[in-house]
Amino acid sequence: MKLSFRWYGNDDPVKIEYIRQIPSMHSIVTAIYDVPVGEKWSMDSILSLKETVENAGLNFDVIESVPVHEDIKLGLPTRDKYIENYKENIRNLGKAGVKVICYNFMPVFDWTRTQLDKVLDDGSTALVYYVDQIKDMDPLTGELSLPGWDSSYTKESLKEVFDKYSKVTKEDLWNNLEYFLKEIIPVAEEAGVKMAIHPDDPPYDIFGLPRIITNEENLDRFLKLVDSEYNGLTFCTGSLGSGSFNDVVKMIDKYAAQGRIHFMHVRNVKLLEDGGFEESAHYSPCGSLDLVEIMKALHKHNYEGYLRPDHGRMIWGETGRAGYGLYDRALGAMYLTGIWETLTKTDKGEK
Ligand code: DNO
Repeated sequence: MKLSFRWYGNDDPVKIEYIRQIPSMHSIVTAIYDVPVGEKWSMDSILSLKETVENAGLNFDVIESVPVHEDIKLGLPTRDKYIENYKENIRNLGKAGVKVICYNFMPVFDWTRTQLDKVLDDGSTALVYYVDQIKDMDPLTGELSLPGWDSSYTKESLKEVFDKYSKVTKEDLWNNLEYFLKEIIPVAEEAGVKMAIHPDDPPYDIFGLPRIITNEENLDRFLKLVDSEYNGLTFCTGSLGSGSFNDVVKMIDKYAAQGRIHFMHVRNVKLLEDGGFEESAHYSPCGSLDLVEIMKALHKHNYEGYLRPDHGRMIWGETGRAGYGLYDRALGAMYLTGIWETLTKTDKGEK
């Protein structure tokens, strides 16, 4: 596995030089953030980002994300223009040496939490999703600030996009995804870039919007839409694992055996009885997922793709982007690296 770390560019409070200091770090996961969704990224901006990453001694191999324009998800006639732009981005990123592109197909909202700074027993803060909080949230009326969500929506434009989705069924969303994949995967094959869809987080409908990349049956269906190695997965343990119906270890075993996982997001969640969850430290006993078993399932299939420690808590007084501080993610990186090293040595019969 190739250890990687998400970095939000020069505006990120986490310095890229510090990321390099995490032992065994291989690559930076980043994106161009100042281009509106659906537009082309210039080759110059891609190459300058690559230079920044390489000057820091790290590889520029993974982009997270090239976002998918809402018109593509909605299947509007205007989608073709945005799909052409998307193809151009894949080609240019391929030219710059990028190996994997992560993206998602969630309507309107990306990952969703109800609180970003829940104080845990040990004084750290974490991202949480509480059922009693989500019940009271209405994106169309109340004040809402969600992480990962395009805050450029005004109340009116949000209402408009919700209206458009009111006519879109889950089957429509599947058809729109298939249309998109049939267009872009041949381009990705030619460009040598593996596409890796990120699952929906949480893995069920929210605010009445349909979500389809949610469970094993649907991941099977997704992979068959275009049966190519270039149509693969970002397997996010925390997103899929926040649905108690998902057996993430079994799923990793299956999809890693098929060679369809290109990128791993590894983190832990503590599932609550009412269906909500809290993001916990990576260390298995802190949450509901067994990260040792997760790493074993990858190791068993000699996983050679990218892996990043996903969200961390805020610890040691760090402030900054919720979920994306340096300290707890670095602890996660070393924990996962330690498990991997142990598995490798055990395999070789070393003591
Ligand atoms: C959350 C991330 C997601 C992810 C996108 C991929 O922290 O894992 O925002 O980047 O869903 O498109």
